[in-house]
Amino acid sequence: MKNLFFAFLLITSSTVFSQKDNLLKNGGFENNFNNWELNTLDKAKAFFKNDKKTKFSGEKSLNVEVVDLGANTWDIHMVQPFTSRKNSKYQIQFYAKANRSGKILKAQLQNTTYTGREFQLTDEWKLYTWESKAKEDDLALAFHFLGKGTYYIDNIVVEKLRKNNNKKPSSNNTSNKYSGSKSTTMIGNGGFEDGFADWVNVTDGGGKADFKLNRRSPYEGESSMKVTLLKPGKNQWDVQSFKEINVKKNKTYKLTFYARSVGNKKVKVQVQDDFKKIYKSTTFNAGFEWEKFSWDFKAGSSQMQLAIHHIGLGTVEYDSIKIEQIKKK
Ligand SMILES: [Ca+2]
Ligand SMILES: [Ca+2]
Repeated sequence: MKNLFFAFLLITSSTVFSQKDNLLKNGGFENNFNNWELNTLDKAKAFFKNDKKTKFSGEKSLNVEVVDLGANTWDIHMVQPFTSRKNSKYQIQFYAKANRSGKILKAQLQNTTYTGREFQLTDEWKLYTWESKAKEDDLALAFHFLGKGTYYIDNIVVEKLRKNNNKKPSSNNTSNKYSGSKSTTMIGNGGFEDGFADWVNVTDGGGKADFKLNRRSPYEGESSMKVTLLKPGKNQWDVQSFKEINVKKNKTYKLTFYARSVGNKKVKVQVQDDFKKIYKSTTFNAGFEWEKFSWDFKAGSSQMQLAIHHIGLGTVEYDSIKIEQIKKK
């Protein structure tokens, strides 16, 4: 039996995926939960199982049944450390699905810093990909389960990206030219010159939206974000675009962005720290022509995100989003 098991392991690892560059171990859960730390904290309740019926490949997948959510997004998590170096780029890939479409799975790279991305799963196996630059050495990959229900995950792969093939050269040039450097704007790719890189577009709560890049008539550079809300969600935050921003607690910042819409649409912008439940939002009306909007805010934490809530039916465009610290005189 044991021999059979190992023979099988060899077959799956060599034929199904060329995982020799995978920095994770047992990303396909063929070796049960080995190498993974699975946890539920406080009042959260979840069951982790090796699923032999519902799997993407091999014989098993990870099945997480979330019964009760905790107070924090990380209360139900799984984590595995891998060898990483600061400033190197990594690609994270995995297959996942949920018992119902719309469940959010959050992937996070962490050690003393936290860089996360949320993925909205469907009820069918799909490949999800995320590229991220390591903010420090010795990261771990964590997954957080943000909704009640059943999640299935298989074939998690973390690979180091080679220096010369991680971005198209043209987008690198334009992002430097138009979006400014990260150190002064606190926000990367605020001009959408790298497409939706670092942005997460969410549709939830029955909402429907079309997220596009407008490469014909952006405000600046070669691209802007064009969002058409087809059906609002139950809540204002159900359809949104968000990203991590680099701010420090208690410092004051000026957020500026350009927007336009067909039909004077409402634009809602929010800075937030979901972990600490800090939400600060402002709404504007965007007219037919590109117009500059600006808003000062004080960061309530050092882990804030910027979220644009899409609340008005129709099309709104955004470009040149910047966040700059206001220096005291
Ligand atoms: Ca598997
Ligand atoms: Ca742009």
